[in-house]
Amino acid sequence: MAREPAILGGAPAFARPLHVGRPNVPDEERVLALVREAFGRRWLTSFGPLVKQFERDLARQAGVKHCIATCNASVALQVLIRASGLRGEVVLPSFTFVATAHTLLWEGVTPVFCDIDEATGNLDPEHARRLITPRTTAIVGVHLWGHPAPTEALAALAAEHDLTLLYDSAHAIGSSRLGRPVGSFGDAEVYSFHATKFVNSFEGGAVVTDDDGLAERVRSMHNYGRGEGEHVVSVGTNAKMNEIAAAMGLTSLAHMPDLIETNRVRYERYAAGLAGAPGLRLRAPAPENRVNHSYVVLEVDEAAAGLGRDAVVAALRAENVLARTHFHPGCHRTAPYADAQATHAPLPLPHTEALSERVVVLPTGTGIEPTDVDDVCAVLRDLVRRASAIRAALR
Ligand code: T4K
Repeated sequence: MAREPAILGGAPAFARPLHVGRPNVPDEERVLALVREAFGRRWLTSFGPLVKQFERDLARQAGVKHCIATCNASVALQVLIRASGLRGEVVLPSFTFVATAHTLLWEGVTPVFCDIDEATGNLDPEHARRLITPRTTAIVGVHLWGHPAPTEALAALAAEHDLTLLYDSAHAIGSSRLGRPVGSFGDAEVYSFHATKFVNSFEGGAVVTDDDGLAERVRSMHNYGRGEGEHVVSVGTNAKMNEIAAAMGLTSLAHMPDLIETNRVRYERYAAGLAGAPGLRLRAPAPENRVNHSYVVLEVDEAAAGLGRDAVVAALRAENVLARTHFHPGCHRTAPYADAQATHAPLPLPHTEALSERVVVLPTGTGIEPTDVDDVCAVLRDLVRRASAIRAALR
């Protein structure tokens, strides 16, 4: 007999919760061995050997000269914004995690929210062009969900207007565009290694860049503004990564190819399991991009599915599938940016608003088995089949 969806009173399809952002821990023993070495050395933070090795490995992976590891990506962005001398206005997508905007505002820069190309979810360079004013000093692109932004068009736009070009690459280590790795674009990029990222260091981040002067300023500012020999040369903060985080980051990075393969297998399984399901479409990478598949993003077309995105999320959560709606409703409709007095928020961003109403982020990574993916797909197909009953239950 067919099971009743949990939202209609049945038992949840999953006994345990399936999280989006369940941390990958590819080799716990290796992490613990590195941590023990750090204890043995009595060198726990401040440029220890593990942090230095992590920085070398990250720079090599991105194909750039410099990497500065940090305590998280938010503070890395703040330091980078200051080290790049940004002021006035900066154009960025609204469709991102609020940290991208917050770090600008925190540094006294006005975030100017740009619309996206709905096909990619990334910043629309033509809309960005229309937002540039004499006060604009930079563009901050985001490689949303690990899908590289239109780097060539953004580089041309930045060059034309003499703007700094930075990337928030929190989601995108391991992805590439036209064969070139994320980490090597713009003036600098910032990774996040928060535990929910597929390569993680518990908490952590990094700035990667080929610019010698910028790297020197970031390195100094993330260490209280000190230069050689502890001589203070500028204002600074403490954004350093510690050795325990680096032990986790190094181990995680060494396993990045396996983790991408794990993600890819689950993505393909979702794609096969949902093929032909009315109103449910898995977002695919653009042909010029290779992606890390760290986020599996489903788009719900309410007219075809018979259910809206929020109903799908509510029904999935009842089944213990803890789907997320990253990044609804867009920064421009979130406090404090929704306040027209505070920033350039009142601009309508129709593509951001439309896409943010349709997307569901599904669980993936080592936290779930491929067979779980099959079961999530079966649940989703069943929800769509029973759309009218579910709509009535949610009314
Ligand atoms: N730019 C972009 C585009 C970003 O997405 C982010 C962060 C940043 C910048 C800033 O990076 P960081 O400063 O964080 O390095 C999360 C993360 O905290 C954040 O890193 C991430 N993006 C954002 C999209 O999501 P929360 O508050 O939703 O996550 P949290 O910690 O509540 O975890 C979500 C779920 O993951 C939990 O409900 C269960 C699971 N989980 C989480 C953790 C930490 C676990 O199972 N185990 C765990 O240890 O913000």
